[in-house]
Amino acid sequence: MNTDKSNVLFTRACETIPGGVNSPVRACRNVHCDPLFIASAKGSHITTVDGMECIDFIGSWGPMLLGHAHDDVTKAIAEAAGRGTSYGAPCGVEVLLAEKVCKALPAVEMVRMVNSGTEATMSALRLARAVTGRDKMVKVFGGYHGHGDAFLASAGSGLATFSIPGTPGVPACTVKDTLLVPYNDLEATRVLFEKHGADIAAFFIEPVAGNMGLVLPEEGYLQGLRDICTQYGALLIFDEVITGFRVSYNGAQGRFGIEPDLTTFGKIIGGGLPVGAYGGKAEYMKRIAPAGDVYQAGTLSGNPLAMEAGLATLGILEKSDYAGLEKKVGTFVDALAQVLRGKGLDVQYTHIASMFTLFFTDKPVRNYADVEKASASIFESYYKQMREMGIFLSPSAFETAMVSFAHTDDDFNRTLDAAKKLKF
Ligand code: HOZ
Repeated sequence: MNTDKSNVLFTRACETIPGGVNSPVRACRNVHCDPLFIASAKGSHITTVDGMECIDFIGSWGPMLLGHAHDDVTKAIAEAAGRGTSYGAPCGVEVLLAEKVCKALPAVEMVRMVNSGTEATMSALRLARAVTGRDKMVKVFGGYHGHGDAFLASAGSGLATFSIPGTPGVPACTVKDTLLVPYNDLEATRVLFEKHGADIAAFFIEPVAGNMGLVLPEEGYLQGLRDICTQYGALLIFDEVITGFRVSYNGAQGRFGIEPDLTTFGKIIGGGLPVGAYGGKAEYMKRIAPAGDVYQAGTLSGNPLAMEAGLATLGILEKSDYAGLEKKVGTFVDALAQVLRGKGLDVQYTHIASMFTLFFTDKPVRNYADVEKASASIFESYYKQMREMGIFLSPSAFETAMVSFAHTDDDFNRTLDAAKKLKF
């Protein structure tokens, strides 16, 4: 694969942008290569500045469930841009998107738009602390909720990728109130709440973990968390930044039938533009300023371009065949795992809806400790060889592959053909 232009851009980028990238994981450092720079994307394909067209399994880390540059979404953005890109005053489409989100997820009675998933989780934590009058929060080892200070203890995604346990610049007093338990471990959660329950404001959880690779909740786990939080008066907060409108149109909460107190969103609800949101029970959301006393604000929040992109995206998704896509992805990932096992590799995979992760290990994966045991060196070889053949995967073993409605049988077959040529 020719990467000359990407290499030139990356060298230049490193002069003016830390690490040459605007978000760490995409730098490809832990797989020991340099990033590809992208010129354009359409449907399930992404084209590098050197003209290599790749099948994309990153999907911008989640937003592109319809595929890139969907005609209806780009039309909505272009028309909105012609009417002005930011007003700093309310506009009608904010109301339409809020109504659509609340209708899709009944536990979300009110919603506040922000600009990223990180902003959403930070704001939801502040609200939970205000509502309960308590300071502590619980998250799982390897759970990632953006880069807000309080969440940066044993976080997944980029921190797991680069083995960063925490980060300088976060005061110890900020993470001292962050308590950790293993994912899928109700017993450990009960023990923790027995000790600290009276001080815990919230349990933050990605109902389907998507930032330590994809790890699925075991039967009864989410209901168990719901029951524990109710018992101790803590808020259950579902981080649906990845799962919202992806594991079903009604999110993970709709799919598993669990009502969280608050929910955070990002990615898909912005249709590929920068958006986050948090919402939940009206009695809690009415504490947000100016309705209430909990301050949170943003110049570009409810931005008309992003709202139009989100509204167009959800409008298409509500009529989309999620079950059909899930079936196709399941068949594909199973075949992919078979090909790799045929090469003598230990491979486990997880799959739900349009997400999957391959783990190079012989043991089933149910939490972060299991994920960490998977082979990083085999992953690196797999990633590099697949990229060379035009298959664009997340450059980290701690991420989730994202498939879109635009992926075709030909994409899946070409990916399987590429996998058949791998050498380990
Ligand atoms: N949550 C995304 C990865 N799991 C964010 C992508 C990024 O950090 O760039």
